[in-house]
Amino acid sequence: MLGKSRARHPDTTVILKEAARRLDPPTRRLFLRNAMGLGTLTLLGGCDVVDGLSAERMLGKVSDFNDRVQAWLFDPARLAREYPEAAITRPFPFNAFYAEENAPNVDPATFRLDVTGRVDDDRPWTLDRLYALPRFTQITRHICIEGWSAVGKWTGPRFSDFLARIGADTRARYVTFRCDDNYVTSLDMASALHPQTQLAFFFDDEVLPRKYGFPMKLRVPTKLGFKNPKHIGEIEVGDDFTGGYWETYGYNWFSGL
Ligand SMILES: Nc1nc2c(c(=O)[nH]1)N[C@H]1C(S)=C(S)[C@@H](COP(=O)(O)O)O[C@H]1N2
Ligand SMILES: [Mo]
Repeated sequence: MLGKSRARHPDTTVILKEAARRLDPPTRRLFLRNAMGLGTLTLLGGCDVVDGLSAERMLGKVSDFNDRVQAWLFDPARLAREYPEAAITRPFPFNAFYAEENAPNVDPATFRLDVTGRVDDDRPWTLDRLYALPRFTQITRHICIEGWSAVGKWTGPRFSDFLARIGADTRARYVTFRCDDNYVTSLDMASALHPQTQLAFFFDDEVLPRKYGFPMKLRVPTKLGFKNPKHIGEIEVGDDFTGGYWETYGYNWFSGL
């Protein structure tokens, strides 16, 4: 099949390979088996794939398609594995797009969490009010796309309970997290409502340290590490796709595990 495409358009093979690379393994296998003809490219892109700009647009569509397939495959009832205390990684690694000493220094006394978009109650939250929410503890593995993983213990309210408290419209498509270091990421609503998705205020039985996201981090054990925002300052519920910091550099938006 590749030979046939090459014969028709010299650049098509390269573009198809790049498209396949941007898909995740199960989808990629299907794509390679069924979808390597030029017909599929026209279907995906509706554009001439030989011209570079159109190819980029087509590849963007492949990534969107990938997100949709993953969202469809995502089983909200499937739980990430939990670990015993003995499995906890100490010291737990730090990671951010800057060095540890540049992590934001948030003043707990003046801190306010903003809630915006499709919520009934958009009053900002003080830390005292956040700390008063019912909480649970889970020991799970954090997997970073950069090639390391570590087991940690986080404590805080179930994020679905928090969404209920603010009267979030859970028919909205996305929840976006804006952080004090200008980091951004967003989740599909099903992942936001997953029972293990947690607004973590404590790490290893201590108040969440500055380097790990004081005052709070969203712990999403069903997603890669970069979908776990630290230093959250605003939570927005809405239908507009907002993407995220690493997503802009080409990391797959869904990034489910
Ligand atoms: N606000 C903010 N959140 C962030 C990041 C960041 O740079 N800023 N990096 C992400 C990435 S890529 C990883 S792997 C984890 C690292 O979390 P840790 O420092 O607690 O290990 O935070 C995620 N959340
Ligand atoms: Mo990461």
